[in-house]
Amino acid sequence: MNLTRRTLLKATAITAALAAAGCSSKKSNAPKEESVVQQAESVEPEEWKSTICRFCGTGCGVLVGIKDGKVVAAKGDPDNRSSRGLNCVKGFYVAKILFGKDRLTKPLIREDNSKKGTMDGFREASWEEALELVSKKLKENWEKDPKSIAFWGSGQQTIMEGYVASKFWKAGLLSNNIDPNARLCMASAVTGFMTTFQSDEPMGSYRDLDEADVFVTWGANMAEMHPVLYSRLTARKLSGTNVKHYDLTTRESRTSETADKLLVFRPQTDLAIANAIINYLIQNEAYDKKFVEEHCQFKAGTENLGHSLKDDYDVTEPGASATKAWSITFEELKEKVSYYTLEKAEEISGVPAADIEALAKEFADPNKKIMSLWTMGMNQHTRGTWINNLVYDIHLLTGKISEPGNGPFSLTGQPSACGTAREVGVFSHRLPADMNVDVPEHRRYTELIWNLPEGYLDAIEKPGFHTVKMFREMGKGNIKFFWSMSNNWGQTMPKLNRFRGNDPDGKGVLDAFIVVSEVYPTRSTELANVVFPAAMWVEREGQFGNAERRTNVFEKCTEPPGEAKWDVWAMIQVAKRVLEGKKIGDKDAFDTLFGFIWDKDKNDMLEDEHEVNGRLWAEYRSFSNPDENQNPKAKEAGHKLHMSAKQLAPYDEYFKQHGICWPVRNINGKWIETNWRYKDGKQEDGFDQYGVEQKGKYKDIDFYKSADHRPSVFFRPFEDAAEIPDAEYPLWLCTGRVLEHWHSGSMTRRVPELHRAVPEAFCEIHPETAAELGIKEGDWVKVVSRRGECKVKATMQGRGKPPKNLVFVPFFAEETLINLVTLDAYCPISKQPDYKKCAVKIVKA
Ligand SMILES: Nc1nc2c(c(=O)[nH]1)N[C@H]1C(S)=C(S)[C@@H](COP(=O)(O)OP(=O)(O)OC[C@H]3O[C@@H](n4cnc5c(=O)[nH]c(N)nc54)[C@H](O)[C@@H]3O)O[C@H]1N2
Ligand SMILES: Nc1nc2c(c(=O)[nH]1)N[C@H]1C(S)=C(S)[C@@H](COP(=O)(O)OP(=O)(O)OC[C@H]3O[C@@H](n4cnc5c(=O)[nH]c(N)nc54)[C@H](O)[C@@H]3O)O[C@H]1N2
Ligand code: SF4
Ligand SMILES: [Mo]
Repeated sequence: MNLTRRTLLKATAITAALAAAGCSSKKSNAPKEESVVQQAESVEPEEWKSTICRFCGTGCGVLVGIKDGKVVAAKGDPDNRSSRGLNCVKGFYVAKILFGKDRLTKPLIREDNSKKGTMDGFREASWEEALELVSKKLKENWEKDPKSIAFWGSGQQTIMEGYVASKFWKAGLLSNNIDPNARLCMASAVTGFMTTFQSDEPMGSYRDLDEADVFVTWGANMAEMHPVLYSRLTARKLSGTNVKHYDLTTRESRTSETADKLLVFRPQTDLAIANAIINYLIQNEAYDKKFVEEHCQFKAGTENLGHSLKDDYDVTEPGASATKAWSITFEELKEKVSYYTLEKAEEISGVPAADIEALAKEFADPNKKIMSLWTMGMNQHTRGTWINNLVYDIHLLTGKISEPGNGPFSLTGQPSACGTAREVGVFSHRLPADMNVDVPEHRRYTELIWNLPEGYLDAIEKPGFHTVKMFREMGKGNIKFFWSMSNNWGQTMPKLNRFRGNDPDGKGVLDAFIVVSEVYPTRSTELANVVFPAAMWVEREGQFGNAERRTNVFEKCTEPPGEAKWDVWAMIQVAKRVLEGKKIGDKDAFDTLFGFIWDKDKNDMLEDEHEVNGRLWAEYRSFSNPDENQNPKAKEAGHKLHMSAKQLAPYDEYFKQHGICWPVRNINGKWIETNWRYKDGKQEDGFDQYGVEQKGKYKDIDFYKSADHRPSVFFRPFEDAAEIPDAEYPLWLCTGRVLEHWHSGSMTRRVPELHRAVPEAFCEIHPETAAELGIKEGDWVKVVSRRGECKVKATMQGRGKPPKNLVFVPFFAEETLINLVTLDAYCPISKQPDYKKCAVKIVKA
């Protein structure tokens, strides 16, 4: 069903309203109208190019207006099928991020190591000098101890940037110490998918938003974090009859304001609520028996895992046993969940049993289509994999999955969390195209595509450092060379004092040679030894993959300022120098890996960036399109691994279509996207028929990637948070975001309209709690935990309304550094840390 013009207009109005509501926040000195109107550009563009917003995982299309080679305007792209012309306030202003006055335009080399922690002590350098220095340091440390080098990537790198980083690190350096910031973001979603379905990424589509009768947000503030999708949700509520939205949250947010039913639960107890719903469905025989019989299997895993505050968690029980799982019967599942009665769940979570029952009844109704949505509430969770499993359980038990309006939908945070971090293998345990380093067949297949001798990748370090481990090792002085790209770890990592230099041992960043590829000075560049100035957003061509499996491309619209360069160029330059004289088998190492994008005559990367992207894409694409492989062995191996389940289109097709969702099938010469995976349906409606063709017999739905074609319904119990409030630290701290700012604020705070809307961080406190502590609106307070503290202004009139025992602080402000306070306990399966809960006290500053 397409949005009618009327609903579209409504949706647009709501988006604008959300943007306006956001921008007119208290104490803002921003003129209201400035924040809501489309950028009023005085210059008329000569040309419009199609691009994609570089902020959230929604992946909205943006048309960029250009005059005299300069970006002068931006507006929504109506041809992008994910956003259909809509943008939120960040999309409106996205072009302005290019123009901050302090853009980095020259490589910087640190001369004075004692000044680490400030932007003093740097001098400008030529690229040649900076590249030589970085390459020398990388090579030295790599040859001395391969475990001492690490790369930290990002879900904001383009797909090809991630691909190059992954290939360089894994095949070039045989190192697995490469991980993206997506570990902080989507890792629990990935392991949730992998444990339940054995395949990463959603089966559903944004089109579900137009069809569902019931929406459940399980820990997502969509109104501020995915505003364009939220406007589509509210449009559905306006246009449909009796469409309901249940908001499960630990703090009332903008999203709660428009919800029909609000379920505020004690942090971490979503586990108990989900179990109570499962129990209700089973006890009342209100699950879909036929679906369950035909398509599901049942599993349990280790139940008491303890928490990850200690460094040895990975190698000791129970952390190490976290991934164990075994089959159980339906009867055993029934018996295990029977503990979670509605009353028990009320006791644990604080949500009235009647409210949980009301939600359970929605799932029990076979005539209701239900879409579950979640983001960091469920992923940044020390039982993140478990809660992802439990929500899949509910959808599997009720058969509400993989069809229009019915489905569990894991929202992604960053513009290319799916596309880059997950799809090309920037994670320490992954290889390109959904493959894993520790699976021998996956290594063999990768060797075939990368022209490596058989067995070459067996030498790769396993396992590599996942993100938290990487920074814990940095804190111990064990990382000697560290390179980060498109992230700001000096501000965004939890428990920053582990490595920021103020730890008792004085190790951490001081012991490491640190390279930061950035566009602005940040809390990370101040810790660097070398800063590479990067070409940002449309200063180069790129690709992002959004939450509905859509691969979007953006054109290059303008030249980067000064000497800023494309990150791929910098990586290839370093690879060339580090691999100089090295062999893979009897062939030159660099030539084997990157010869196809290197111009031998000029001794530089090919000049034409579109050509470089295209050649990289063709190689990457051959992983998931085995038929396009020249090598018959690769073709055969690819089919055996069912690689075509992730088929991609030729590169230029993405420009023509303004984005395509994988798997992409060629039908009668047309490249057709898939909106709902696993389900048999008409291809022109966007259903997947791959699995059905594979099996040769008709099946309505076929989870062809799952073991025995059956996803697992898991038993996962409730286990409490890693740190809970006590007499000394009596409050929960929840951290997160606001509509106008992107993460560490390095880009959005340089856009005047966005900065003025929310100029500083704040600590949201319940009015009664504030009164008890003698705190008034705008007072400075200290937020103190066992790990550190920060100073921030209190507010009792914020957008969010926390319950009495919880405070909320956003992390966008570099002067506030709330991550000095947070803890780095993580889910032992996904290794994703929990930023959403720890214990603090508030004192007047
Ligand atoms: N404006 C803006 N938009 C963004 C971003 C941004 O920086 N700014 N970043 C993008 C990125 S990378 C991400 S990851 C997303 C984040 O998007 P969200 O996850 O929606 O936003 P957060 O503010 O991180 O988290 C808020 C949610 O966490 C829930 N929560 C807290 N504790 C718990 C718990 O114990 N259990 C459950 N189930 N929920 C809990 C709260 O209820 C709340 O709904 O936003 C994306 N969009
Ligand atoms: N307290 C708390 N902390 C959190 C979270 C939370 O909820 N609470 N959420 C976590 C989550 S979900 C996420 S995703 C992370 C995000 O954390 P980060 O990714 O570390 O933070 P960003 O601010 O997005 O950093 C991206 C940086 O890339 C730079 N940049 C922009 N374009 C380019 C480019 O083309 N090339 C290069 N080289 N650089 C570029 C930007 O200037 C910016 O500084 O934060 C995590 N940290
Ligand atoms: S920030 Fe997200 S919702 Fe807003 S325009 Fe960009 S992609 Fe769309
Ligand atoms: Mo994220």
